[in-house]
Amino acid sequence: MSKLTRRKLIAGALSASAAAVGSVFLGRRYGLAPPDSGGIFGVGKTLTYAAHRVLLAHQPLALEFSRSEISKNFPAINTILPEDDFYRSQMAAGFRDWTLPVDGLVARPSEFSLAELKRFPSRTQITEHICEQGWTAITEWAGVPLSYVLNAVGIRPEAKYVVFYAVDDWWDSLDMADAWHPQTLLAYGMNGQDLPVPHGAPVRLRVERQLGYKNLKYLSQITVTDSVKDIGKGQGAIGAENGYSWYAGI
Ligand SMILES: Nc1nc2c(c(=O)[nH]1)N[C@H]1C(S)=C(S)[C@@H](COP(=O)(O)O)O[C@H]1N2
Ligand SMILES: [Mo]
Repeated sequence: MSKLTRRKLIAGALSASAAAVGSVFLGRRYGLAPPDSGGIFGVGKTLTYAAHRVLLAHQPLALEFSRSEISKNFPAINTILPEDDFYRSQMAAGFRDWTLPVDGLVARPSEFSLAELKRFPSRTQITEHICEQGWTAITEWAGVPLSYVLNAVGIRPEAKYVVFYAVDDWWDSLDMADAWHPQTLLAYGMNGQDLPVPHGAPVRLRVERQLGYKNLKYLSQITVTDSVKDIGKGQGAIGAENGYSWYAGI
């Protein structure tokens, strides 16, 4: 390799990394940086997230399938029955006493029973779940679009994230684009039946434009916020604290 080429290469690499660092800066400035944009992988994460948010600004739908394409087997992954005593008593009672609090930056903090969630207009969608561990399954989900619940509680203009908590101490968050997306559901039905316990009963999140691990099961609380900095380690999700990307867009 001639000196000139090597010099050009080095200059190129330097300006590429300057551009990358600049992109994180710009991303943060324009609200296009994910909560886990720090560290060496932050540049790639910011580029991916910012590109998706610009390219998907018109909220395209994830592909939906026909009934005949529904998978015979849908693995129930990472499912230890939640140990929580309170959850177990709710389960024993058929989730009659279960409620989902929705609070934070909302005009009307509320608690919804399962029956109340089922009284909202529902949406049914047959979609493909893609797990980062390398399997997929096509399933029919039924639930209330999260947007209806957000409208019912009244989202304040400062809202930037919707944070979800689960009985097994998992937690995660979505930006408002995915929270308002028409296929983002609080799902209580799977293949025409009540959502089974191994799949996250009574209500789980379906977020069809992200990978499997974002689809939080066993929901226990929803909080609307303008920042996730003070939740856990400030990465926006328990997955992000363990090395998975907060934004898992597909
Ligand atoms: N609360 C909670 N939600 C969770 C998980 C979990 O362990 N706990 N696992 C995630 C992962 S990695 C996947 S692939 C899907 C699996 O959903 P399933 O059990 O219905 O197949 O749930 C996601 N949501
Ligand atoms: Mo997964």
